Amino acid sequence: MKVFHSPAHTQHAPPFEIFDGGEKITNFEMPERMERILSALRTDGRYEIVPPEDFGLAPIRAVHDRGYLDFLRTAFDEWLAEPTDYERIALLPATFPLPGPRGHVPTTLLGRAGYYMSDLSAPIVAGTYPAALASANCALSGAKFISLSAHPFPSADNPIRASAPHPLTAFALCRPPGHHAGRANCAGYCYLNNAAVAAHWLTQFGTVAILDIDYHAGNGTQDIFYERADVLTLSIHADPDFEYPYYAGYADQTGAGAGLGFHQNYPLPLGTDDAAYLDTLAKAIERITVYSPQSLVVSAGMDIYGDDPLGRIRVTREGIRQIGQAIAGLKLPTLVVMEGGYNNEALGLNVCAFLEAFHQ
Ligand code: OKP
Ligand code: ZN
Repeated sequence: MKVFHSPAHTQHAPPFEIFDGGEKITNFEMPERMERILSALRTDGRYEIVPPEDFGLAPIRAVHDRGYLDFLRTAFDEWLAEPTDYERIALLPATFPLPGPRGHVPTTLLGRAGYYMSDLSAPIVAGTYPAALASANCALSGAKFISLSAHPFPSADNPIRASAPHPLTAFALCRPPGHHAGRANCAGYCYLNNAAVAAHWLTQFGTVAILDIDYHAGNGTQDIFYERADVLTLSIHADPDFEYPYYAGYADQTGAGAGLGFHQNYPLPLGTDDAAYLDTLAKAIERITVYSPQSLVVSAGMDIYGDDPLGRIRVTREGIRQIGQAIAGLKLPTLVVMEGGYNNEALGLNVCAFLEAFHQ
C-alpha cells in the first residue's frame, strides 16, 4: 500500500498546550507519533512510504479562507518582530470570537490570533506553516493516487489503474492532523484540514464521502462542507456534550442550504465498546452506500482506542481491525488520512490493524 509522508512535520513541535482550560502540559500531538507509525509500517513490510508531491496553494485555497492562510503563513514571524521581553516560542490567542457575524478582521497580530485561532491546543510555532503545507500535500498526493482508480478515471490507459483488480487505497500519513481546522480557523492540533483539501480536490471526478472515525467530532470538516451536497460528511465521535470540541458534533446538525441532509454526526456515549461502535458504524456505512460516492476519504483517528490518554470510549485493537474491514467492504477508492491517536506505544499497531483489510 502506498503511504504518503513527509519528514517536514518535525518542524512543527509545539512544546505545550493549555489542557482543559487550566493545565500547561506537553502537547499530546508530538513528532514521536509519526516515528511510531512509520516503524510499525516498516516492520509490517507491505507499505511503500513515499514523499508527497507539491500541489501549490490552489487546492488549499479552495477550502480555506485567504486571510486565514495569510495569517498562518506570517503570524509567527510577525509575533517575533514585535518588541518583547520574553522568549516567544509558541503563539496562542488571548481572545476568542463569539458566535455571530465576523465582520472585522483585526489588523494587529494578537487581534488576528483571537480571530483565527479557536482554542488553546493549537499553538503556532516557527515551523507550523511549512509542516501544515506538507501534511496537506500528503493528503493531496494520496487523493491523486486513488483518483487513478476512481470512476470516471482521468485516463483509461493509466498503468496503475490497469493493474489494480480492486479500487485503490492510499494512506496519507499526515501530521499535523486536520479535521478540527475550519474554513478560517485552527483548533485542536489542526491547522489545515487535510481530509477536506483532498476531498474537495477529488470532487473534480464526482461526489465524495468523508467518514471521520477520530474520537473527536470532525467539526472543521463539518464547517467546510456544511452547505455542500457534493461531499457527504459523516462523523462518529464522543458526544460533544461531554467531550471536545463541545460546540459541534451534535446529531441535529445535519447541514444547511444546499447541504441540508448531507452532514451527519453520530455522537457516542462514554465507555462505548466494540459492539456498540460497530453498530453505529454500520449506520454510517449504510448512508455512504445510499449516497454512492465516487470516492471515500476516511479521517482516521486512533484515539478511539480504549487505552488512549485523550479517549474515553473502549474500542479494542480488534475492534479497530473490524472498523477497517467494514469500511473496506464499501469497495470504494479510499484515501485514509491520519488524524489523532495519542497512545504512542499502541499507535503503530492500531494503524496497521485499521489498514489490514485495505491491502490489495
Ligand atoms: C485532536 B484530534 C479534552 C481536551 C481536548 C484537544 C483535543 C484535540 C484532539 N479533555 N484537547 O481530534 O485527535
Ligand atoms: Zn481526536
